[in-house]
Amino acid sequence: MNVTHLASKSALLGTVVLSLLAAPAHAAPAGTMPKPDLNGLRDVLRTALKQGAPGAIARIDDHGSVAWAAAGVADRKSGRTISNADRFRIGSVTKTFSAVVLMQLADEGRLRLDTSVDHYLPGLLPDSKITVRQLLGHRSGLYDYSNDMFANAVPGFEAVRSQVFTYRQLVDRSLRHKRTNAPGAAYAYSNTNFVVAGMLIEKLTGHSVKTEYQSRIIKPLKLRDTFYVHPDKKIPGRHADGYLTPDKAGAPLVDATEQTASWAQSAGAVISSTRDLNTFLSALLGGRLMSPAQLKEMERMVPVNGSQSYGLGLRSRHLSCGVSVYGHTGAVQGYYTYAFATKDGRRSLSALANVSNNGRVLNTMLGTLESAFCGKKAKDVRPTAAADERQEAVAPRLARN
Ligand code: REY
Repeated sequence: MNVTHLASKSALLGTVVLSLLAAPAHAAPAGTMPKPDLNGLRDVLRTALKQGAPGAIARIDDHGSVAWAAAGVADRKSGRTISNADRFRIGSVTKTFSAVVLMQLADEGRLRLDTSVDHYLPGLLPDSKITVRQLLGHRSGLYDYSNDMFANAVPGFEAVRSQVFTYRQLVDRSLRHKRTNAPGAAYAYSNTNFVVAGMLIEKLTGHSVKTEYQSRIIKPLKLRDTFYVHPDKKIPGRHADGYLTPDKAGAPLVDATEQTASWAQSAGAVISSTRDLNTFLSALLGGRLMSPAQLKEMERMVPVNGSQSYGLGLRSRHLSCGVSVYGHTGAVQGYYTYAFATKDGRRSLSALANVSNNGRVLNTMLGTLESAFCGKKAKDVRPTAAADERQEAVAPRLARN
């Protein structure tokens, strides 16, 4: 056993850091919600490690107080301990960023949700009935091109990790397939919807999505860890490396940190941190990113399954204690993210495991929501709550393994 391996092993097994900063005196009380269960949160992260995650982190912002937990390593080579200061790829939480930009454009009178996409992007889609609202709610019926792209996890990833796609190429990949449903007829999660959302942003503003994320979200909220570097492959600054689990049981993890994420772009290529994601969701749900009327549209939820529903680029989960939380999940190679907040935005939780293609870890990390929003009692019911949600956490069909 070499030194590197020893170092990473000791960090993996030995380091579970849990810190809690006292609430500042002016912070409002957390109301009637159960207090977060920080021991439970730490247990969830430890379980994720046992199930194959090199590292896992979670941060709770609650009425001005901050708590966080971290377990394991950011980098298996050096064995460096992971922390909430590490940046990571947030996958589909990007969809919420894209939706915010479009909702702001709606506020500015430059976009109408119930207008056909064809009106703004003539000829792009084969069906002129698909509306902007259907895109953002995953009800367009456009096939998710990433389903066949990643049918085999590692070869699929290696084939695209250095590629740079145009939006149109991604849409074309989708249109090679039959649509999943007639416009508006059903919910079917699809990255294609948010690639078209990126095209809309660029068409309506004349700027790249990078510029729009920057000027409308990153700068006003002072998000210091949030970047859109596409097509650059590196994560700027201190970050967690991400590890992709091969489909073949027992095969070694693949370091997936560096990739263009061009297959995802406006559907999944943003980089951020737990602090910034909590700031973002608090601002969004607290009504600081768009008008109340537009936020209401974004939060108008359509049921997906027993405990989940989807609004416009925004998920909602109904937790075991009766609390509903709003946010998004993310899965890009090497990274599983959960980012959710209460309806008023005053308590938020963001969590990351730096592994992907591992359904057990994905399911386990759902427990961070129960610990953060439901407190101690949640433990008894956690397995039931998680079980029926697992397949929908990321693009359906892809999370299965
Ligand atoms: C991409 C494949 C999943 C992940 C996806 N992610 O659509 C979007 C999201 C951006 O919802 C990959 N899975 C993995 C496979 C399955 O390769 N064969 O787990 O790394 O965040």
